[in-house]
Amino acid sequence: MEKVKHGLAAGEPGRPENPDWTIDQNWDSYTAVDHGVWRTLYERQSRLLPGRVCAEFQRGMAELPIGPDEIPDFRRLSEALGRRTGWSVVAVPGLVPDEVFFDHLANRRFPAGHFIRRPEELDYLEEPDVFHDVFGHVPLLTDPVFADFLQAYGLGGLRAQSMGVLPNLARVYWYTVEFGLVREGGDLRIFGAGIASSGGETLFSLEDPSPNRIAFDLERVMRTRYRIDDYQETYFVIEGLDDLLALAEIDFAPIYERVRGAAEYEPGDILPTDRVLTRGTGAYHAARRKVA
Ligand code: HBI
Ligand code: FE
Repeated sequence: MEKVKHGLAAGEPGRPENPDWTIDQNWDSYTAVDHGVWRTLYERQSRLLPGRVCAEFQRGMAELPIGPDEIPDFRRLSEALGRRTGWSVVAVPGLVPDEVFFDHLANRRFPAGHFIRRPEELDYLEEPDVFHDVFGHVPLLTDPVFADFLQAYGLGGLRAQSMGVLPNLARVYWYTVEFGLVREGGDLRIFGAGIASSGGETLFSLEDPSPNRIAFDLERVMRTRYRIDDYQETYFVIEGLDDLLALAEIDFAPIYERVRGAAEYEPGDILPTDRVLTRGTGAYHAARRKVA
């Protein structure tokens, strides 16, 4: 759960010199506390993910120099990743403007936040840090299908922005790359980085009776708002990572025409046309609304 602030305005502190917003990871400047936070999060997720995360993620994690002892060095990570799919990991200060983000993806560079959350905010953060970005996103970039899909998303993002339909495309990203579930055999597995990097949401997304789990449908997802401040009310499920390859090949232009101006759905809505895998009780968010 992070997101949404779309980068800093020019002149605000933190804006880097480089037009592509990249900075040096400055690996030597991480403190023992920083590496300790990494270890805590790494160990928690490594206990939770086997049997819950998709096979491609597990395999990618095993192949990369990502371990419990220290925050990964982006240079070593990029070498290993580059040999497999041609992707690299570059350091950025946090969220970057959309067009900068898309341009990196379109060129098979994954922009990763170089900072790590503080020990007192282990479970919640607003901007993607190195744990979310590297532990959550990078393992799947070893998968050729996912690697091509994310590049296509970058290219599609630049196009969507010029057509004024970026919010619709951003929902596809949200409900797949960040919070996607995938069917594996008869079971549901996690592939979204926002889930895979969150202990609470790993369990909530798969095992809690509260959220809906609905078969992924592109136009439906493009019209569905999402929550940025809490667990999702609905998770969308693809049949396999190959579905993403098909997504990358679809011509979105006619779909954008239909979706533009069409009614939008709330995060918890269930439609008569949905293929519902689990109808959630909604109990979790109902309780939160009462408190608010
Ligand atoms: N910047 N570093 C970073 N990470 C993101 O995930 C990100 C971003 N900028 C914009 C953005 N995501 C989204 O708004 C787009 O996917 C639409
Ligand atoms: Fe992310």
